[in-house]
Amino acid sequence: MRLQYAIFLISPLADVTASKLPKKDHGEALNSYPSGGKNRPKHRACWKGKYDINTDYDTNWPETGVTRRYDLAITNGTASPDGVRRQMFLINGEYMGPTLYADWGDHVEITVTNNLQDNGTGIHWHGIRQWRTNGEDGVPGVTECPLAPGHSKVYRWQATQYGTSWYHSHWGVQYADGVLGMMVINGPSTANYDVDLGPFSVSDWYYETASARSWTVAHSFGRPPTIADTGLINRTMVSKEGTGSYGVTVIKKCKKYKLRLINASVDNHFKVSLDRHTFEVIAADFVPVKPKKVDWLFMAIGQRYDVIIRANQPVDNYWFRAEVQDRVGPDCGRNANNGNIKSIFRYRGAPVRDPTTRGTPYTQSCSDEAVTPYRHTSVPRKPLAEAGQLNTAIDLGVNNQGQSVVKWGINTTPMNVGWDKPTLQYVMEGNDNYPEAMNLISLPKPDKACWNYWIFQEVKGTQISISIPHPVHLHGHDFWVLGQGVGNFSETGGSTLEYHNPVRRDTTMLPAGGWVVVAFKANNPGAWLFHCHIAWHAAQGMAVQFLEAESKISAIRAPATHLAKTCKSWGKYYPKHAAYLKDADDSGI
Ligand SMILES: *[C@@H]1O[C@H](CO)[C@@H](O)[C@H](O)[C@H]1NC(C)=O
Ligand SMILES: *[C@@H]1O[C@H](CO)[C@@H](O)[C@H](O)[C@H]1NC(C)=O
Ligand SMILES: *[C@@H]1O[C@H](CO)[C@@H](O)[C@H](O)[C@H]1NC(C)=O
Ligand SMILES: *[C@@H]1O[C@H](CO)[C@@H](O)[C@H](O)[C@H]1NC(C)=O
Ligand SMILES: *[C@@H]1O[C@H](CO)[C@@H](O)[C@H](O)[C@H]1NC(C)=O
Ligand SMILES: [Cu+2]
Repeated sequence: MRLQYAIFLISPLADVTASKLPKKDHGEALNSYPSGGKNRPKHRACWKGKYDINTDYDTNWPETGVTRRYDLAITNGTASPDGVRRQMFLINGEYMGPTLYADWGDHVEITVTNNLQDNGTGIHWHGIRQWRTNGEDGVPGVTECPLAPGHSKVYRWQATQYGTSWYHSHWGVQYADGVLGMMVINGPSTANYDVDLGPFSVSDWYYETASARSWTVAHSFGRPPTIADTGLINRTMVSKEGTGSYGVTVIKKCKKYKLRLINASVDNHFKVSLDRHTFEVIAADFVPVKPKKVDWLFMAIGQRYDVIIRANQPVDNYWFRAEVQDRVGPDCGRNANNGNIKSIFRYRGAPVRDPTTRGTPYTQSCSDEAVTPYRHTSVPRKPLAEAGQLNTAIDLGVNNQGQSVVKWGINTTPMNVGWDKPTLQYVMEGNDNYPEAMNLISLPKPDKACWNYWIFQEVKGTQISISIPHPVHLHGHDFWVLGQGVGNFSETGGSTLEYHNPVRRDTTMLPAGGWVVVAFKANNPGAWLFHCHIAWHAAQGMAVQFLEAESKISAIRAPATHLAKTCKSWGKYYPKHAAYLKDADDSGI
């Protein structure tokens, strides 16, 4: 392999050939689809060597020997994605950090520097399996101490799966103020396309900072005032006042495009569509699915869909729309600019003007798109008496100033982690005196295959009675979604579960006042968060952590060295030199 490579480089065609090959030089970002291997417009199921769309990526992935290096420096500044300037955090000087690109099997090494004056931070790589690298998961209070101002941390992990995702701060609600970016792991696809358009984020947008808003949400009783001001598509929008601009994506008639949709919202669930075009869904989260055509696609917070768009309409301009599902009820998110969160798809040769197309009619809903994994897997059928139960409810707690605060507990306890002593620190010390508020669940000695089953149920609180749908996300694994429904699972759900090739992903919807049953293999040593991805709910405690294969944690890649360094610098900064302290009511994650 290596020899062949060298021969290319000394041939007269060296320049041409070399520029077509994926860049191997360490440290350089790969900015476009690689053309190496057999992966070509008409052969997208192929990858390289013996790897393709049928490969079981749970056990098998390429070892490319390539390391992609990135630097992310977080600063405090202002930006105006829709022309309205606001205080926010930036990465490398921009709203949304650089997109991280890697090929399936590459190693990724990211140096994160905290250049904020007054906040810690910690970056989580959403959906990355972190196979035997739990210490790189980036959750302050669980896998690390926060990164103190002025300090850096190098995160190292391997891309064992492929597809589209995002990275974001897991330190309080900080991501909602701009500490996020996108990730593309190139790999095979379940349908062919000509051009990869890259990641396309959709998110809600607020003019107030998230730390301020989170406080309001926690201290308002009854339905929280979480109306987003507007939304952003691919980081831009026209505001209600007419400032800013719509994003424009230029496409060419007769070509097939792959678009990587990412929902990076804080509180809004959207449905998206492109007027007069269908989306062919080919991946959900990091899981390739059987191609499925839809006009409108529902995206919960944290979810990703790769879709194919055929440019088969007359040369013209078309609206891409993202609509918040606010007629389903008030709790699928609300947005003051709903109906006007749009972006332009322009065929090459079309006049430069706004589209005049109308949206395809649809029915609002707030539940996952039904998709089928491409690669069949089955979950062993187990008596559900063996399943764990996680009951979540909104309720009122009292803080240490005697004020009432809104809480989302699980089995009545809202999570609250200590930043200065993450779970992994306890593990290293052999100390299993975990405070109750860490919501730690040691997984019982697993059977050989390590399957375990969880019933996540939303129940009524004792003092507030509201049901809200929640996008729930598991770190370090995909889970299999065996079923979802409304009402009480033990009365309505049992007989309806799917064990044969159920949906597999890392984020799913827990319906309002309902349940979701998930199964996963607890075979990845570490402490893994399972939480609601609505930033406010996570801050109000809606999370547990699974401590998995505890006895094997110290053997995985040196979390101890990491911890010693970051916890020492954090200890020096906090609380002595910190201008702000953690709100005692905030979960910390
Ligand atoms: C960001 O800057 C503002 C205004 O200067 C300041 O009040 C705030 O504390 C800073 N935030 C952080 C996290 O450094
Ligand atoms: C998203 O916006 C960036 C510029 O910020 C642009 O380079 C990219 O092509 C856009 N993506 C799509 C799919 O239009
Ligand atoms: C993103 O997820 C949030 C929360 O689940 C949801 O309210 C919003 O509509 C989603 N956005 C998109 C574009 O799907
Ligand atoms: C659900 O039903 C079971 C069995 O009837 C009952 O024991 C349980 O308390 C119910 N749970 C809720 C949240 O209503
Ligand atoms: C983070 O910084 C913001 C100001 O930008 C401040 O309001 C908040 O209290 C800080 N949080 C902590 C825990 O330091
Ligand atoms: Cu929630």
